[in-house]
Amino acid sequence: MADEELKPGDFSTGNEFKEEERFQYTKEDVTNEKELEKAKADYSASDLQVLEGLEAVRKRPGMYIATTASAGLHHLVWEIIDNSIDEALAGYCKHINVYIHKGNSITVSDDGRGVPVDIVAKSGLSGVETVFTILHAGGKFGGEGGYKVSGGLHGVGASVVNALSEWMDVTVNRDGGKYFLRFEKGGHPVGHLKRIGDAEGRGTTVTFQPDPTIFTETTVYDYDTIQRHVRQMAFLNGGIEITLTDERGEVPVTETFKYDGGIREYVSYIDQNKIAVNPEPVYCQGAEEVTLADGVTKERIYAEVALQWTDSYSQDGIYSFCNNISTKEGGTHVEGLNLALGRLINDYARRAKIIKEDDANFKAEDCREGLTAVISVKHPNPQYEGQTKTKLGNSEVRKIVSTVISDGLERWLDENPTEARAIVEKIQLASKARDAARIAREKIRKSALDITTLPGKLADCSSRDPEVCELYIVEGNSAGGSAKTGRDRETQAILPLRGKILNVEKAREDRIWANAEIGNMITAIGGGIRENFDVSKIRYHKIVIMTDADVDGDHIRILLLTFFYRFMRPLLDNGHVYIAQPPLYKIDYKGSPYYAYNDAQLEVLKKELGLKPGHPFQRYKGLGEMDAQQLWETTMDPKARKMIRITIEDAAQAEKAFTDLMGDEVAPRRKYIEEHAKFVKNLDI
Ligand code: TTJ
Repeated sequence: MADEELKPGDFSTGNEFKEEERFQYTKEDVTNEKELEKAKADYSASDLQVLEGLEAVRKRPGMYIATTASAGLHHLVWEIIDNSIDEALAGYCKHINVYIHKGNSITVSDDGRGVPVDIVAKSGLSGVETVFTILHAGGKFGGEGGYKVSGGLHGVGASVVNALSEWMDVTVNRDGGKYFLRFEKGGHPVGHLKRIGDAEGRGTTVTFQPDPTIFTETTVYDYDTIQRHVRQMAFLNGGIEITLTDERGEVPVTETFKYDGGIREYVSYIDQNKIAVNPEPVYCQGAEEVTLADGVTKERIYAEVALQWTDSYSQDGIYSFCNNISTKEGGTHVEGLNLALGRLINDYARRAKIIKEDDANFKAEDCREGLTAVISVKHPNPQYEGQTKTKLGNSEVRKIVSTVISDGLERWLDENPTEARAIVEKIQLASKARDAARIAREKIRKSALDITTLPGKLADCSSRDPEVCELYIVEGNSAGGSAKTGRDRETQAILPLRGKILNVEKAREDRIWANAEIGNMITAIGGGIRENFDVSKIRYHKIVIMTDADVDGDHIRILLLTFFYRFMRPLLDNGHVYIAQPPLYKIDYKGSPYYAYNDAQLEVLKKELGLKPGHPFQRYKGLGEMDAQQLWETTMDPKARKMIRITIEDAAQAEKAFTDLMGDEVAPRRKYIEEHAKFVKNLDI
C-alpha cells in the first residue's frame, strides 16, 4: 500500500474535514461574492490537493528536507526565515524576530506586508491557507517587485514545515486587520482564516512545534546553529535586522544581528583575527538582464563580491552563495572570480612594473593565497549540480561575476596603489613559494602515491579496501604499541605520533615539508595534499585521532585537525575524520573490569553495580595505562567503541575558528576557548 499511488478516497487520515464543516467561508473570510462562488466550486480540488501534499510530505519527509535528524529540524527554521528575508529583499520588511521557546517551539515574526488573506483564485483558499498547505506555493503572490531568492533547501516552502509540525499558529496583520489560523496534526487547518480584531502595524508571525514522531532523533534546537545561520543571513542581506531570543533558560538570551556593510562586514568578521593587507575589503557589485531561450522572458541576475587579503597562507578562503544558500561545491560564480582575479592581478602587476612583460603569469592559486572572498549571487532560476547539489551550474553567471569583478577590482587597484602593490607582492611571494615548495610537494606527492615508501612507523593493515580500512593516529609510542598489538590487523592501521606535530597555521611552507610527522601522515593517508588532494585515492575511509584525554592530547588533536583542514580539507568535508573516545574511568568489580567514558557515566555505573561509597576506581591519565586488550575492548572494537565524527557545518565559521585558535594572535585564542568550552560534534555509532 505504501508504494501504491494514493487515489482519492484512499485517505483515511482521520483528519479529513466533512464538506459542510470544512467549507464555512463567511463574509469576513473572503472579500467578495464572486470569489465566494468560485472558491466553493474549487473546494474539492484544492482540498484533495492539500491532503495529498501534506500526506506525501509526512510519508517521505526525506524527499523534502533531506534528513529528519538535527540538520532537518533546523532546516524548518531556515525555510520560514527565508520567507521573511524575501519580503525584506523586496524592500517591505526591516525587522525579523526569531524566538526559541521553552519546549522548543519556534516563532518567526516580521514587519513585512503580511501573507495575503484574501482568496487565491488558483487554490480557492485564503492566501495564508494556500502558502501553508499547498506544496511549493511559495510566499510570493503576483509579480509585485522582487522574486523569491532565498530558499533553505531550494525553497520547499512553508507548507512542508507545516506538514512536519505538531501544530502551527499563523497571525497576519494586514490592511488594519488581525487574522489568525491554526494548523494541527501535520498541517490540517482548524477552521478557516478568521479576522480576530484590528491591527496597528503589519506583518506575519508564525509559531510551530516540530512533530516528534517525525523528528525522532531530536527536537531540541541548538542555539549556536541557529545563531550562525541568523548571523550569516544578516551578513548576506545587509541592512536587515534579525533578533534571536532563546527563552529556554532561566533568563531569556537575546542577540541582534544587523550589518549595513553586508558581505564586506562578513569578510571582516571572518578575518577579524588575521593581519589584513587591505583593511577595507574590496567590494564589487552589479546586475545583468539575460533573455531566456524563449527569446522573450528576461531574468535579472545580481552579483556582489567582497575581497580581503591577509597574512594567512590558506588558499581556500572563498565562500560562495546563491540565493543565500551556501554553495559549498562552488560553481560558475567561483569560476568567474578565479578567471577575473588571475587576469586582473597579472595585468596590474605588469602595469605597475612589479613583474616584467615576459615574466610568467601568477596562477589563480597564487592570487588566492591569503584571500578571503564572499561571493553572493541572486538568481531567479538557479541550477544546482554536484554530489550534494551545492554547486552552481548556470553558465551565464560565470561572465556576470567576471565582469562585476573586472570593473570593481580594476578600479580599486588603480585607486589604492599602496594596498594594490602589497597584495601583488604577497601573491608574488606565494608564486615563489609555490615554485620552491613544488619540488618538495612533488617528492611527498610521489611518495604519497607510491605506497612502497610508506613510513617505517606505520603498522599497516592487510586489507586493501579503503572502505573498510581505518588509520589510527596515536599519541605516544607506548599507546601506539598497545594499539598495534590489540588492533584488528585486517582493517586497522596504526601510525604512532612522537609528541606534538607542527602547527601548520603558523608555519611557512618550507618548514612544513621538512617535518617528518607531517610527511608520514601525507604518505600514509595517500591522495596527496591541497589542490592536488584527491579524496577518492585515500587509503583509509576512517582516519581516527586517538590522543590522551588531557590538555596535551587536546592540543595534538587540534593540531591534527588544523593540518587536515589546511591540507586535506575534503577529508573533513566528507566526514572521514573521527575522534576516538577512550574511557576515563575503570572499576574492578567481582573480578571484571567496567568502564565509564565521562563523570556522569561513572556515577551511573556505581549505582548500577550497587557499589558502597569509597569503592576504588581508576582514573586513566593516558592511553598508555591501558594494555592492548583493554584498548581494543574500550576504544577500537567497532562493536563497542564510541567515536565522534568531525563535520564542517559552516565553512566560514570553521575558517574563523582555526584562525582564532591556531593563528598568531593570542587574544582571540583566549576569547575563543572561553566561548567554546565544548568542541563536540555528532556522535558516530
Ligand atoms: C507577497 O507579495 C504580496 C504581498 O504579500 C507578500 C508576502 O507574502 N509577504 C510576506 C510573507 N511577508 N512575510 C511573509 C512570510 C513570513 C513568514 C514568517 C512565513 C511565511 C510563509 C511568509
